[in-house]
Amino acid sequence: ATVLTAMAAPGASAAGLTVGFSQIGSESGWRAAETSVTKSEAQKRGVTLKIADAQQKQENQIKAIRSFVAQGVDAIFLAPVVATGWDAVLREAREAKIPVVLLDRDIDPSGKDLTLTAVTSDSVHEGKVAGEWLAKTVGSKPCNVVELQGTVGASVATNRKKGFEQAITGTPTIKIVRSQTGDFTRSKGKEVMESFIKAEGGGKAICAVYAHNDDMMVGAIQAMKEAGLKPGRDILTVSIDGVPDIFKAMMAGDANATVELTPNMAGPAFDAVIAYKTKGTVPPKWIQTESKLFTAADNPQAVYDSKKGLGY
Ligand code: GYE
Repeated sequence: ATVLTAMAAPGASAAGLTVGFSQIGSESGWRAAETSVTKSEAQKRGVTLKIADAQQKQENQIKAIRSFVAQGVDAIFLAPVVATGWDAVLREAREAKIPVVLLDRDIDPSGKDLTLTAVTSDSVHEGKVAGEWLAKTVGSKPCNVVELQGTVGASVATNRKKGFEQAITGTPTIKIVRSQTGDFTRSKGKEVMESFIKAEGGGKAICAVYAHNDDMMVGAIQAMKEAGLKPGRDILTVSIDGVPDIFKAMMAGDANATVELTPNMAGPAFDAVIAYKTKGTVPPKWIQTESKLFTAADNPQAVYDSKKGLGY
C-alpha cells in the first residue's frame, strides 16, 4: 500500500505541508463527496488538512481564511460561495505569502491575480450540454422550461444559466417560462418547484425542468410526483452533478439526464500546490476538470454502483 501511495502521489515529499480548506458547507451530495474526497486526497499525499465549514456564508469563509493566515498554513483552498467580495482577504493571504487555490467555483477577474490557480469544471459548458440535450430531445416540439438556479451570485449558477441559454437561443420553440433560485438544496428545489407548478396551473404545460444541480432536481421530482405529474415521462428533466440519487431516479424512470462532474477537484489542487512549494512550478491559471452528459439510456445502475463509498 505504501508503494502504491507513493506512485499515485509523486509529490510525497509534501509530507509536512498543511493546507487550510474553506469549504462552503454541505448543501448538496456533490459537495459532501468533494469534502470526503479532499480528505482522502490529502491523506494519500501526507498533507495535513484543516477544513472550515462556512455553512453557506461568505463572512464565515472570510473569517476562516483569516484564521488560516494567522495559523501560518502552507496553502489555502477556497470554494467561493459567491464570485465577488474576496479581494481584501485574498490580499491578506498574499501579504502572508500563502498561495490560494480556488476549488470548484470561480471568482470575478479582479481577484484572480491574487490566486495561484483554480481547479474547476467548465460550468458554461455544462449548461450548454444540458441545453443541447434538451433541444435535441424535443426537436421542433414547443417546450416550456422551468429553471431551478443555483445560489445567487455563485459563478456556477451564473455560468450554468448562461450556457443553457446559449444552447437554446437557436430554438425559439424552447422557452424558459419560470426561473428562480433553489440555492442548490433539495428542500428549496422542492419548494420552488411546488410554486412553479402552482403558478403554471398544475404543471401540465411544463415540458421540462432544468436544474443547476441534481439535488434540486431530486426535490423537484418529489414535488412533481406529489402534484400527480410524471417526471421523466411527461416532464423531461436535465440537471448537473451526477450524484447517486439522480441515477437512482433514472433507474426508476423519474429522471432523464445529468451532466456529471468529478468531486475530485482537490487532487489536482494538491499536486499544483506541492509542485509550487517544492519546485517553484507555477501552474496554469485554470486547471479544468471534465464534465460529461449522462442519460437514462447509459446504464445508470452501473454508475450508481460505482459511486458507492465515495462520500456522497
Ligand atoms: O454542482 C453543486 C454544489 O460548485 C461545482 O456546488 C459546485 C456546485 C455543485 O452545491 O451541487
